[in-house]
Amino acid sequence: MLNLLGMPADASTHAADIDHMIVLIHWLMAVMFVGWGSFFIYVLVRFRKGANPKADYTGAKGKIAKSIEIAVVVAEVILLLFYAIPAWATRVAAFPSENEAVVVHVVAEQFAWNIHYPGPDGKFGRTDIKLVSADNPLGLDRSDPAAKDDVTTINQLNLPVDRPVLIQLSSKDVIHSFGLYEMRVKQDAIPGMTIPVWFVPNRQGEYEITCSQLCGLGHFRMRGFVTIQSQADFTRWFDEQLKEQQK
Ligand SMILES: [Cu+2]
Repeated sequence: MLNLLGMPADASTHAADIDHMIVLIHWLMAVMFVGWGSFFIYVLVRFRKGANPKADYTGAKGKIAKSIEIAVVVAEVILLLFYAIPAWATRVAAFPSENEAVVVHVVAEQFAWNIHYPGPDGKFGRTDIKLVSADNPLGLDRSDPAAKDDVTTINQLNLPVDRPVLIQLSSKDVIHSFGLYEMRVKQDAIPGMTIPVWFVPNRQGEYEITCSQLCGLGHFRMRGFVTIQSQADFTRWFDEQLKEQQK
């Protein structure tokens, strides 16, 4: 069924649960589509003008129809109570603590993803809109002590495997959407708001960040890359970036 739906590979711990829910919803929709479709064709034939020259104002009264309606409601309640609401509780209402997670700021702009790591001190350096320039798209204040070990990248998000990632997502201009298909993550980035998103990547590899909201003429080229690597490789990469940016 998953391959039938054309789902991308799973690369986060919650991906399988999301897929399971999507599959169940599609089964319900498939059954309803076939059911309603067949009923529609039956009605077209059964109540055609030729067979019913005079309209019947009372309409059809069937017990089966009511039972089917109740069955659909029950199926939807099961999906809500046992899948959708629990998924919301773990994905959207609860977040990993900042101590155990890798915390990253992601700031969307037309048409790029700005990534900001706090560095070993765990503190994000001050940013200021007055400092924003072509070389400093985040407006990071390098004179702030907390910014000394910060690393910023454009369109390249590196993360260690098997550790919770907490992304604080925002936007500089219009509404974008942060889409990581393999992680089953998608969240709108809205100017003036900082929205947390979290996941645990569990498969090393190269993936894409896709902007999933039509955000302007360059929307089609607004994509970034995600590299999920071992903790050692991640630390090495981070140190290289840091050296590069302190030059
Ligand atoms: Cu965009």
